[in-house]
Amino acid sequence: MFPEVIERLKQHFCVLSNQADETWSSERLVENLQGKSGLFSTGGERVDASLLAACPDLKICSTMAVGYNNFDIDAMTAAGVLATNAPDVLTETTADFGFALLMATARRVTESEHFLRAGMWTRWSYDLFVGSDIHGSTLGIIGMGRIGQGIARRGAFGFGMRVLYHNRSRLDAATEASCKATYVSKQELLGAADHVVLVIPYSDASRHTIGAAELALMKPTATLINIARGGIVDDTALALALSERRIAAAGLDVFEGEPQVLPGLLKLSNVVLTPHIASATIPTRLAMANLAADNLIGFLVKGKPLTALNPSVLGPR
Ligand code: 8YV
Repeated sequence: MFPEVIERLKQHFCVLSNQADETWSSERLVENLQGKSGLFSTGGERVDASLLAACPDLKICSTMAVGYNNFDIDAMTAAGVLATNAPDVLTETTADFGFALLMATARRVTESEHFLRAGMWTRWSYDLFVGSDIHGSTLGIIGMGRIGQGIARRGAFGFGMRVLYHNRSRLDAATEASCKATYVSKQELLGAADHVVLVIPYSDASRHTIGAAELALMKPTATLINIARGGIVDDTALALALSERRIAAAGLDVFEGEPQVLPGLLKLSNVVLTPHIASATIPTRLAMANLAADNLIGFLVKGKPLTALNPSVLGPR
């Protein structure tokens, strides 16, 4: 963690930090949480009923991520423990990365670089690493929250793309107009899009939103980008579809069971793989960490968190 964020926390709390970046087992996490009022999570720690039962002093768990699928919110609410996340501050940086991954995938940037570095480039030819166009193509966005809207704006206004989106609920007309996006069913989007970008939160319900059946609806020339969460895509089905060229290419920043990556994906040349770095710029990561710290200070010192996920627990515990 940024030392300055630890220092900020130390102005208010007695802090036990894991600056050695050791992997804490769940037993060690429980042990280290004894007598602690707050948890500052960098995203991976599972907070569920069994952890809460074993850590009776805990009052707040603050994650420095917008996604909070590591928190069992119902269990936290039942235990009277506040959950907070870190939205907004990462929106534009993450949308930038979604576009970077889309462009790298569609224009075969990493694949062609590996070819060059391996000394395989002996002559230029007209069809060397031909990819698919971004400008003027159809962009399909599944999950039209803040990050999805950021990607839509980049596509519509930066690259003249036709933007289709699918979301649990349709956006209001003004928001749709602000990103020039048209609401369609998931099936229609998958059939029409040249590039599909996934930006939905992970839950049991969104697991395998893209599996074999959905991949079969996509164009053989299409690309699929996942910057949401591992598990939104069935990675095994995707690896098969990519190896059979049933879709052209994929760009993945998140994986089922990460940091492990399905060996079938690692073998393929038509997939761009990055290690969950969509929000990784120093200003953004610092803003995320400071927001997570602000939530801890806001709640434990002033009684007012900034971005509560289960505000119903904000009464006396
Ligand atoms: C985080 C993310 O960097 O915010 C999220 O939901 O996936 C990333 O921006 C990661 O979760 C670690 O906190």
